[in-house]
Amino acid sequence: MNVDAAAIRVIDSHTGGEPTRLVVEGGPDLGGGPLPQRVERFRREADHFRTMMLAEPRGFDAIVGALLCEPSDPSCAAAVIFFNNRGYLGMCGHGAIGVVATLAFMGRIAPGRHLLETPVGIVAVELISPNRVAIENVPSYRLRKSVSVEVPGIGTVRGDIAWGGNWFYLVESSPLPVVAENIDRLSDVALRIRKALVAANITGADGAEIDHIELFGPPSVSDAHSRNFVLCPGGAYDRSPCGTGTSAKLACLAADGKLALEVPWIQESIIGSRFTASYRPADDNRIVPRIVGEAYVYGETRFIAQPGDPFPYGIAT
Ligand code: PYC
Repeated sequence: MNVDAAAIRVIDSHTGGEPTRLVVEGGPDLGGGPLPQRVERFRREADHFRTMMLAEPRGFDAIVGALLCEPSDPSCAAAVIFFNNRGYLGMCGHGAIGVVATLAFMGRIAPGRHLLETPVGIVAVELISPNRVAIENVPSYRLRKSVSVEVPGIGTVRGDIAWGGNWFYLVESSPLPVVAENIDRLSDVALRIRKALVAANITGADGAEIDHIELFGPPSVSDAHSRNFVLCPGGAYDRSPCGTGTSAKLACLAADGKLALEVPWIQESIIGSRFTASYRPADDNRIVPRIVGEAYVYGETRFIAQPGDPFPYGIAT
């Protein structure tokens, strides 16, 4: 699929420090139909657009891209396909908050409740104020409790496997303090754990790869409940508390009877940004997490593709 760089318009926001690049014009035309089919077409025919948006020199590894699409369900205000430096995401909590704040900034949605179509289901969103957004994520659940894995250089690690719109391994006891000074070491530990899960063939449902690793420690302030570190699929760490990761955490807390219905859980990120989360019950022992966070628009970009550019679609790594 050809890309006309001059036709592309993106708006950048961050949610708790984690960037979202919303493609509002000039993205690949993926046609209509169910969103998972459109993701496959994106992957097959326009993956160079993904790398153009996110790879260096135009992007960097922490940015999550969001392609705004026509919803296939007419009850939805918009549809969105999330992608990152490695591939495509089922859902993205910080990204959904960023998308809603950006649509508000553009004057495209009014305060109140709306529905957002994502490849893994419909997410209810609420624009509370121009920068404050709540999402009601897809039904989330714990698949397996206390799964152990041998991690080279670390030893036996135990953790839960849970779905929050993406697959997570939530480490029971972090091998090192979950503090910002340890970001590089935490990234290394989380990467080793992820590789060990793959090597041991430990997966999510239906053999799905567990591509997010989450570690926990005490919060830096006493009104929060926990601080997390989340390794994203492409090797970057989430600057936000990770909406899908917080959903997975709530599913585990609910399954263990450690968090009651609709009681707020304040999840801090590794850089100290925070989401306020709670849940209500759903069918099949699942929960519907509600995540409230803030996003701020910080830029609008137009792209240029000069003839002879040796990296028109970014640097492949
Ligand atoms: O907020 O769900 C999230 C997320 C996933 C990857 C990066 N952020």
